[in-house]
Amino acid sequence: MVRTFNYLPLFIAISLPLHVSCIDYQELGTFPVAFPAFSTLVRAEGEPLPSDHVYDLFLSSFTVDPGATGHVWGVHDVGRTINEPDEIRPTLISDVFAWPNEITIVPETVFSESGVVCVCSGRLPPKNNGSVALIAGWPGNVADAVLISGAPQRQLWSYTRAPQWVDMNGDGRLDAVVARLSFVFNPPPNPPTTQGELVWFEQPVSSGLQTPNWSSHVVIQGPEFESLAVRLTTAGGVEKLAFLCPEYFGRRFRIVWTEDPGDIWTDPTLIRTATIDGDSERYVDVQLTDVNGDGKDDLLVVTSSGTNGTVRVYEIPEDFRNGTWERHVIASGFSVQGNVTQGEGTPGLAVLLRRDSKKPPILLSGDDDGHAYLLVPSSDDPADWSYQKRPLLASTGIVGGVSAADIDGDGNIEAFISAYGEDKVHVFRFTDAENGSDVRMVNSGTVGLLSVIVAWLVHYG
Ligand SMILES: *[C@@H]1O[C@H](CO)[C@@H](O)[C@H](O)[C@H]1NC(C)=O
Ligand SMILES: *[C@@H]1O[C@H](CO)[C@@H](O)[C@H](O)[C@H]1NC(C)=O
Ligand SMILES: *[C@@H]1O[C@H](CO)[C@@H](O)[C@H](O)[C@H]1NC(C)=O
Ligand SMILES: *[C@@H]1O[C@H](CO)[C@@H](O)[C@H](O)[C@H]1NC(C)=O
Ligand SMILES: *[C@@H]1O[C@H](CO)[C@@H](O)[C@H](O)[C@H]1NC(C)=O
Ligand SMILES: *[C@@H]1O[C@H](CO)[C@@H](O)[C@H](O)[C@H]1NC(C)=O
Ligand SMILES: [Ca+2]
Ligand SMILES: [Ca+2]
Ligand SMILES: [Ca+2]
Repeated sequence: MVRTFNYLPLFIAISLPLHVSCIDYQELGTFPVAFPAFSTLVRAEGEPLPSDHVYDLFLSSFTVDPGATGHVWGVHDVGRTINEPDEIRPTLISDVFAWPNEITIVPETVFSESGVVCVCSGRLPPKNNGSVALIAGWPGNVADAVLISGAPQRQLWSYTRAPQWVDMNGDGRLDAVVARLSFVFNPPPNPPTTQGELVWFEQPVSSGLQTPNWSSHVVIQGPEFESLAVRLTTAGGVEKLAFLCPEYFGRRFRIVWTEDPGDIWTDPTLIRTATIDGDSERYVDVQLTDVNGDGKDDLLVVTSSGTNGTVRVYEIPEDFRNGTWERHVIASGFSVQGNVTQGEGTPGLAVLLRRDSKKPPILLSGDDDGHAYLLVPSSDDPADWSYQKRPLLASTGIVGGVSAADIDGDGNIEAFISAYGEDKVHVFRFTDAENGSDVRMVNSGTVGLLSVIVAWLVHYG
């Protein structure tokens, strides 16, 4: 049995006047999508190369009803109609997945082909297994989904965040590296037994786009939802490939690499890990980006909690294998109101609103707390890690994925915020407000994403 989620039926009427000195915004509108979850903006590829400002938007949607299937939606060149969001008509890419999660486009270099949609999907018991799937042909007539995640096996897996495309065995073909979660239900009130692992699916010698069931190779146990491929320096100045591994259930944050000098991952005895932070928080999101505007990349990280979720930045040490990762908590105190049940948490996913070399504001999904936030830097000084937390959107349910880019080339960033509990996607535009202006939080109905997954795990049965 699945207990459905209890969304707050009330419209939350909050309207806080905000004075934000460096950024202003307006809600351009909304468009309807049932249960919108992850949202992704991808710069369009192809021949001839479209202009810099052609972006495709991808959305996943699912319900926790085991009889239902989810949907994968795409909007080609979403900038064209961005000023009239109610004109946006998403195209159905697939409805074969029970629980589609993050949707991306496979880089053109992987198959020498543009427009290959990659769908990660979760397991919705009792009927299916999660998968990593490829769908060629976007934005035209798309092909059937090819499930590349490994051959049938006893253990069933859920895939949440997009794979990273890396040649793991040095054969010249890029392989799909992805975190996955397995869970086994226990008699209540015990939580499910969970296991995460980082795995890579080996691209076959030929016809990768048509071939299902790529061979699988486990790198390490631990990461459940996401893993990010990065190239970082060591003390000798040598760059090495590594994967950043946040762990939600494992409550730690690690990095994994291979001692092989050519970054070939086939010898398990050469694989090493180091702990970036072991403070027992539930790690849900990591990005590599220059957060403070000093020209050096940092890690932007979110930890989820029912009582004190955080957004933090880690500075990357000179040698990632043995150095200390300096932590700056830039926002904390995120909490879920009322009766916090096991599995609820906030915040969710973060995205930088970067336009120029200045220190960018951060758009943040509150997930289960039903809000979206702006984190506005207090100054442009790279040594100043203080941010003001501004509520941007108050929703009646979970606020899901957020994505942002200048999708129409007008110099301003536009953002999509999935309001899972409202069956709507909100569209915002962020502009400079040099002289300051009063802006008001938009009231709406939004809620959280990984928490949907986790809450569902806990509620199931
Ligand atoms: C999913 O798992 C079940 C049970 O192990 C198995 O019978 C089935 O073939 C699997 N389906 C897919 C698509 O892998
Ligand atoms: C791939 O696995 C699925 C089940 O997961 C199975 O039905 C199918 O026959 C397999 N295909 C190949 C080519 O091995
Ligand atoms: C929440 O977390 C922050 C950062 O870790 C910490 O400084 C603060 O004391 C915590 N607040 C509570 C109420 O525990
Ligand atoms: C890290 O390892 C390198 C190479 O072994 C060494 O040169 C460096 O001093 C070490 N750094 C720390 C902080 O231990
Ligand atoms: C709060 O949660 C507890 C345990 O799940 C439940 O017994 C109680 O009825 C809930 N209270 C309210 C007001 O929902
Ligand atoms: C800010 O104020 C200056 C001087 O009053 C004016 O020239 C400028 O256009 C204003 N900028 C905006 C964005 O309103
Ligand atoms: Ca390979
Ligand atoms: Ca930096
Ligand atoms: Ca724009």
